[in-house]
Parts: sequence; structure tokens; C-alpha cells
Amino acid sequence: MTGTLKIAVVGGFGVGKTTMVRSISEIRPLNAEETMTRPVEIEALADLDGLGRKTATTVAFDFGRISLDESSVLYVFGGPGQERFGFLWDRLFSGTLGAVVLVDTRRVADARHTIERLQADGTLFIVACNDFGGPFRTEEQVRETLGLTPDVPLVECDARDRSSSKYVLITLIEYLAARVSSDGHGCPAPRARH
Ligand SMILES: Nc1nc2c(ncn2[C@@H]2O[C@H](COP(=O)(O)OP(=O)(O)O)[C@@H](O)[C@H]2O)c(=O)[nH]1
Ligand SMILES: [Mg+2]
Repeated sequence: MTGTLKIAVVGGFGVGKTTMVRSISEIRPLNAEETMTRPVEIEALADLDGLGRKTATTVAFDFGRISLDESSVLYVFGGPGQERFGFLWDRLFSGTLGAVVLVDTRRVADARHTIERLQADGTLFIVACNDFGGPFRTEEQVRETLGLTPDVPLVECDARDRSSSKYVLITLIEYLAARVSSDGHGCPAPRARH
């Protein structure tokens, strides 16, 4: 395999997208953070452990890079799933092979909008539950809340942990490869630029 591949890490506010891109990237990732000004988001998160103090959210995107072998590079983009940033999606997803949807298991339903958007775009994705501690959710509960079909891989991860984040990316790449070979194509078709 040679060349560059691009995948996206998407999901709701504060689910760990920036953390995941940072933990896997071999370059110091670029990211654009802006002081969060919308009190509604602060209020919505005030009751969540560790998140009540969060004062910045990613408004543009995170960008990281991993060498797969001597001639192949994987670029990872982290992007906001909030509805108000929908205008960034077409740019973010231009040429992506697939996406990781990061989910905070304390507020699984927040990922619905992101998943609907991916499905509408025909972008293949897997779901990764980031480990923020309880409450415990079974795989069935997460699948039901998000309306996931059995073929969509669902994994657990800790975005702060490099090997855990790498495992998530490997799961996505294996899923994409399996889908491509079962569809009988030699290579997944990147999404066209709009
Ligand atoms: N406990 C725990 N905290 C995490 C994990 N991943 C991220 N965090 C923390 O959750 C907060 C939000 O993460 P961030 O990456 O900024 O979320 P983003 O808005 O999706 O980019 C930060 O304070 C992280 O340190 C995780 O796997 N476990
Ligand atoms: Mg972020």
C-alpha cells in the first residue's frame, strides 16, 4: 500500500476527539481551539464529571499524521459534530475513506446527529465508546440508542491512550478493507469534493 489515506474522528462536544488525534499523531497535531462562549453548552455539561470545567471546544478541526509504512501516511482529522458546525463537514470529509464516531457513554444520544450525517453522506464509520467511567452501558444499549446495524463495528477505547486509539483506527481500516473487498472494488472511492 502506498500513498496517503485520510480518515476523520467525529462526534459531539467534549467526547475526546482532540485527545484521540493528539494521542496517535507522530507530529504535534494542529488544532484550533476557541474559548467556548455559548453558556448553553457549559450548562449542558455542568453536571458531568470532569467536563464542567471545560472552557474550550474545537471549532475548526484537529489534524494528525501517522506513518503506516515507508510509503504510506494516514492523516487523521478531528471535527466537530455539533449541528452549528455543519458547514465544515463537506471540507472535512472531502477524500476521507471513513470515520470514527467517538461517543461518551454518559450521553450516547448526542452522537445521533453525527451518525445521521455520515449515513446521509454515505461515509462508512465505526463507533468508539470513550471511557469516561460509568454509567455502564451494554453494547446492545449503545446500538439501540444509535440505531446501529450489526455490521457497524462498536469498540471501547480510552482516547488518552495511544495503543487504545491506534486499535480504534486499525478497527476502522480493517472494516473499510472488508467492505471494499466484499463490494468487489479495488479501492474505496473517496468522496468527491463539493
Ligand atoms: N476520563 C477520560 N477523559 C478523557 C478521555 N478522552 C478525553 N478526556 C478528557 O475529556 C475532555 C474533553 O476532551 P477533548 O479531546 O477536548 O474533546 P473534544 O471536544 O471532542 O475534542 C478533556 O479534558 C480530556 O482530557 C478519556 O478517554 N477518558
Ligand atoms: Mg476538540
